[in-house]
Amino acid sequence: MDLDAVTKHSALHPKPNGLILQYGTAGFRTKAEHLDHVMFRMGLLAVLRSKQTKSTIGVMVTASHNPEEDNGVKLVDPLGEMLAPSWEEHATCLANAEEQDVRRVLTDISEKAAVNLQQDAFVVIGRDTRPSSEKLSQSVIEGVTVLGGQFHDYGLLTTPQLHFMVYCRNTSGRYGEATVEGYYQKLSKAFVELTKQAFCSGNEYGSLKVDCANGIGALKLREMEHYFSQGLSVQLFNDGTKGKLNHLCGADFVKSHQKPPQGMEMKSNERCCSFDGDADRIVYYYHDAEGHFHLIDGDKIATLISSFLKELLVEIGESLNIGVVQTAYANGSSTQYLEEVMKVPVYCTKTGVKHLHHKAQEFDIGVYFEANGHGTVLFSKAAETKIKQLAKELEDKKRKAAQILENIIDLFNQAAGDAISDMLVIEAILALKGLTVQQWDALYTDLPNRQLKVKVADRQVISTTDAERQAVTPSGLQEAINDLVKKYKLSRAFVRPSGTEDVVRVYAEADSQESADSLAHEVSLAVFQLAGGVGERPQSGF
Ligand code: NG1
Ligand code: ZN
Repeated sequence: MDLDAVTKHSALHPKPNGLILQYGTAGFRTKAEHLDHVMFRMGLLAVLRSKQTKSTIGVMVTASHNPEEDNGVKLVDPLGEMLAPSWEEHATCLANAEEQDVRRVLTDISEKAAVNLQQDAFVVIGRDTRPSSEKLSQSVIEGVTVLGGQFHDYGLLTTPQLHFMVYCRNTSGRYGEATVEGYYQKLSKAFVELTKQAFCSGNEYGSLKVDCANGIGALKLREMEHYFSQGLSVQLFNDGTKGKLNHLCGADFVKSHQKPPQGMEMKSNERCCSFDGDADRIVYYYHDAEGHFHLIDGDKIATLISSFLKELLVEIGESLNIGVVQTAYANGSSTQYLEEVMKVPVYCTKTGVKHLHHKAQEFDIGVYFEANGHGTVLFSKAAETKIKQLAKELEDKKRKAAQILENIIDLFNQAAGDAISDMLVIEAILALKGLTVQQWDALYTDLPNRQLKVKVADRQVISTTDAERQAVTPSGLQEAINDLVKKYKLSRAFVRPSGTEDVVRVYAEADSQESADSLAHEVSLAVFQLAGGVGERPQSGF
């Protein structure tokens, strides 16, 4: 390590005085103007991680669904997963080190993690469409270069595309070719195969309206469109030519406001979907004939997918185990439907895809989705091999089912939740089953729910257990929540500190929207009183 060069270059990326940042559930995230030093230092860290794992490491510059003025950065580990927890700590240390300490922290990390400094390093970099992203990604590259790492800058990519590239490169191309072209071809080939079967059975050719949140999804979908146009026609809205990124549009807006994005022309019963700013989340929705808005969130996506997979497994007569992984935000109706009607085991983990991803790896087929629309399906190597073998050996209907499964495996991005890949899977399933969006929506009825945010002096005073469904501290808070929940029917509520924003999140559901709103408000007041609320007391009314 040329520490003198590090010191020299690091001085060109000074840390703002007094700024302390934490590597959270989605890496570092804050106002773009505070991130230059973090980018440079994450370039350095990616080199160390690459040397230690002897693999290609990814660095993605994005702040996902957050406002255009924000930005962020996260590292992607060798198999496309989120960074290992011990390295999250290293990332936090390095990002917060004072200028004169950067060298020492780098040396400490190398020693603690037993990094072989002689090893070569390779880092791949991607960025979203934010105005600040290009310059910030140049700072990442500078960090990589100063430590002697090699790199490939992919430029504009969706977050899941970068995960895909990392995965491909570390599996010697077995998973796919590490280019955008390779990504388009792999997914489209599987999609076109699947929809061919659907149209043979007389289903209509699909058409879908997509709100791209004025982000990278628009660019990539436009590039990809002609690859899958035999199976689906997409109409893009909020494609970044006019509006602001994530402003009044995108998956997060639609999910949290439970209303359509601006800038989209919706006719009744038309199938519509929204991506978030870096295209790793997707939610569907439609207007019914009476003009009522219906949201189809990550829970209903997981339900559609897992029911379909289960049917195929029954058809081929294989007893591969399938599990669905959710978080506490999953609507109570979805959990009940999956367990009681579908008879699929459901597991709950802490918020943040790394927890869901990890749990999903325990099954032959692990379906994981956050309610906000972030998720995918993981197939174990053994399940994949078995299915591919059956697709050759079985006959007639069974063979067809195994071939469908084979294509579904290729269509899911196994490295990360991916709006484009999920969209194509959903469209293929709807076409194969001949389902309309209303029929899909009618699988079960969501319990009315409300999510709120409360500002407190230090959100870490709230600690939780039982996959975040129970508050352990501050004392008295869980008892207060229990008492409030008892006042409503079919009710449930929990609170947790956000991992990406300086707020406490409150979630409540109940038998009516009024009850869910009122319960969420009462729980917010309890948090405000017992967990050190700051500013104005939470107001009722939405
Ligand atoms: P936080 O801010 O920790 O609630 C949010 C989402 C997560 C996850 C991360 C990363 C909710 C309630 N929370 O985390 O599910 O997607 O952002 O982007 O949707
Ligand atoms: Zn995102």
